[in-house]
Amino acid sequence: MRELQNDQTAGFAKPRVLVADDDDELRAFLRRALTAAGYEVSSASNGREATTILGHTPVDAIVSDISMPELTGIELLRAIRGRDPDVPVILCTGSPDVESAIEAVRLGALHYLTKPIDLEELKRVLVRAVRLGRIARLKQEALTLLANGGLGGSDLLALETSFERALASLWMAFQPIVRTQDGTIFGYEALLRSGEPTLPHPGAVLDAAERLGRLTDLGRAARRAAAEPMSAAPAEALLFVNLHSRDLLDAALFSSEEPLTAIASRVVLEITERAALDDVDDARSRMAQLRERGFRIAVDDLGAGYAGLTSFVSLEPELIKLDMTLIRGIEKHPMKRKLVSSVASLCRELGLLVVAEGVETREELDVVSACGCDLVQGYLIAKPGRPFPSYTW
Ligand code: G
Ligand code: MN
Repeated sequence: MRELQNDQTAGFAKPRVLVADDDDELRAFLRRALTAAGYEVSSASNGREATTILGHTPVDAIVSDISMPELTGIELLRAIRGRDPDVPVILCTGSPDVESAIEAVRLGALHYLTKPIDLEELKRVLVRAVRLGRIARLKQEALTLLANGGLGGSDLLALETSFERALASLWMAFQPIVRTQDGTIFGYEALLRSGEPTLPHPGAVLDAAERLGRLTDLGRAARRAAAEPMSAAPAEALLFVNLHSRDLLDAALFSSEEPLTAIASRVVLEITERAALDDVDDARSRMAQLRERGFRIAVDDLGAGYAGLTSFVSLEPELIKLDMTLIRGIEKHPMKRKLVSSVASLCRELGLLVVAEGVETREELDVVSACGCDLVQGYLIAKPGRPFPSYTW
């Protein structure tokens, strides 16, 4: 415990540990032993209780049993990783098996202890866990500070105020997506707008949300505002909604109260290729869950240069949207034309629809039609506007 005391004299508060175990006796024992060793201890008798506690009390380390009712230790670990990639987790089990050990490693458990628990070993592991957890937290804080360009408290407060006003005045503009063949309406993409002058374009609102850690709030507000006008949309028209990779981590998106779920069969969720989904560990299974609810998936901004041109296939989308940089001046660029033709024929083979985005001129429209793009969107047809804008064809 000397090392722990050193940490405390270095100005850290008492380290906080969460113990999750359905064995009442063991839980009480660990609570007493770790309290005596200088920890602030919270305890939970199952994974669900543990997630509730974690929702309001940040901890430095977690000691969790693997087999618990309701939510197992592995499921708990997965839920924790969805929110916090760094908090150290020590898993304990009475019946070790290879499968759960592998899963524990994959989800970044710090240590895997077998029962009966050797208290001295647990204490040693905990000292290291708390250290690592604190280093990770400091690193995260430093990154946030850098991202904010050294914004001081009052600047952050001002940004927060601007962001709140942006949320309060948020609305969605709708831009038509039409069939290349006959110009009939296929759907509308909902695009973020706000009446807040200090955050004058959607990028600024998104940036503020990112800095303030409010992406989830922004995503929820945007989805609600996108769904709302659809009851008055032309029959058959689909709704295209942009998802941030962060939104995939939001439990609300998967809940029955999610406003888009009620109209899921009319909704296409756009996932940008840029996000590459690197930071969402089980992106694939989350996408599968959304598809089960009836949502269709589109890969957005394809060709903006972030991933290989065929990487999108692994997301198994129903549609792909070609980035406007590929479309701009396509009639003058044989390479762009070749690329768009190739992607369109690959998609046709795979049974995917292709949307050409950002079409601004008649020439671009003619070429993307000739290349085999099924759908078009862009200023030539209509600018984004209050629902539902008319368009020219
Ligand atoms: O990343 P995403 O494809 O969701 O972005 C769509 C953005 O492109 C919106 O902000 C929309 O206003 C803009 N946009 C739509 N059509 C056009 C267009 O024809 N030209 C340009 N320059 N921008 C467009
Ligand atoms: Mn989009």
